[in-house]
Amino acid sequence: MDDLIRRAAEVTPSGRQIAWQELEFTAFVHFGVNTFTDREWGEGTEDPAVFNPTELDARQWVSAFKDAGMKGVILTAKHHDGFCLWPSRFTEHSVKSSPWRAGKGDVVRELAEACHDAGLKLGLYLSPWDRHEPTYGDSPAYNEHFRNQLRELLTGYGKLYCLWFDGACGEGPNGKRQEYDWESYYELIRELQPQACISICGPDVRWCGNEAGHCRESEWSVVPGRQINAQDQDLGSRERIAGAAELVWYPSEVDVSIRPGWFYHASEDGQVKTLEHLLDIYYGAVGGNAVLLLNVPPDRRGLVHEVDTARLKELGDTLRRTWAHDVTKGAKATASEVRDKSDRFAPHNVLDGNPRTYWSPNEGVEQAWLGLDLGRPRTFDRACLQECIRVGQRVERFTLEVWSEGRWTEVARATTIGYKRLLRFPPVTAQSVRVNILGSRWCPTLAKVGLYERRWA
Ligand code: FUL
Repeated sequence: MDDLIRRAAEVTPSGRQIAWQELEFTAFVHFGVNTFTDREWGEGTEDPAVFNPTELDARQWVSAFKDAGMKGVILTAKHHDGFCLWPSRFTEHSVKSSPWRAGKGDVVRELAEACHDAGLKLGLYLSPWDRHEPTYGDSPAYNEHFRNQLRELLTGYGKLYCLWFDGACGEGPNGKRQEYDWESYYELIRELQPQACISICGPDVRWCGNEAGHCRESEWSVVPGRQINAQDQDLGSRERIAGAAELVWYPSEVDVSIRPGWFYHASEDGQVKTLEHLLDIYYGAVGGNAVLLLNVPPDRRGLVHEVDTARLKELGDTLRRTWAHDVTKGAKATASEVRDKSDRFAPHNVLDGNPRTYWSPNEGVEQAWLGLDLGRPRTFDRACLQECIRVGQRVERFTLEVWSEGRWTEVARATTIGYKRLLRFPPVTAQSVRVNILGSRWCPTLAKVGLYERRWA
């Protein structure tokens, strides 16, 4: 068992997984013929002429996403209806057959350019299920068609941070079931965009298991293989991984829409999620060791609707204000012990803002504490903790405690930390604070501890 726990502790992410995780908060854009037919799933028989946004402006989308604090965007280049938002050479069912920009438009290109100029990363959703393409269901022919389309996207639009595949698979027109040749898709992506994560139906990022924006209380990035059921509550506890033949780094992404549907429907303008709801989702997901992929669907003008842009700005403003005053600035850090008594693992590493440097006790020590002397009594009601995931995910249980009236008092308690754990609690005033790690695997690490003072209502 001890050997297994050490093995679990030492599973680490790939470079592309780290880069993806550090984006934290990203936008999903569902846009296509469904926007104009008021549907969620198209049939594949839609007339391309229905696709005619009057004011499409990808820069307006990207600026709204930036306001919210998002660092990446994933666009539905092709949804299940098969309509392509770029002028694919392999089908007529695309923007080139639509009146938009007189058939000369390319939504993927406009978004790629807007992202590039604004410093946001671009990812693409390409639905394997295609209800329009005649070869669909004729497995080898459609696999070839899908790879051709993938190649266009992988080579024509600069660097992509992610290819996002969902698992929906229906019957082809010939009554046959399409067998996707996933391995050949992955090979092509690795060859042409080695830095891109392959998400959901792919080896790099897993689905959190729901579309409501919920994360598990303990979201482990180390799980027993990729063939897990995304809906299981426990994917990574000691009990769950016991006896596992394989342990892999397979982190969680929370995809949820700002509106009830994935596509824009005017009838849902009054149902854009509230600021409180979005904050709950944000704290749960970004603060629960997942990446948040929040869908914001453009309307028939080709713009993010005013209600949504206002909400995104409110959210971004709130988050920016929340993290503005970190009371650990200038604090003095101590710990129950320091690995090898080495400066490399010293407590002050949690205060330097560098995700690569960290504090750690000796190897084999699973319980340890890290203390902060804030210099004078300070008031705070938010905390941000991060492990150094570059060396693995270890923390299983911890409390945040303050020294008050001669003893340590618990302020908050949680299980895993992973890339990031955010905590909200009633304002507390104290000079001495400690993170008390009650359980971990092999030895815990902490790369960051931040405590935030609220100076606004
Ligand atoms: C699902 C699709 O069927 C939905 O339409 C949406 O795109 C969602 C994000 O993934 O599998």
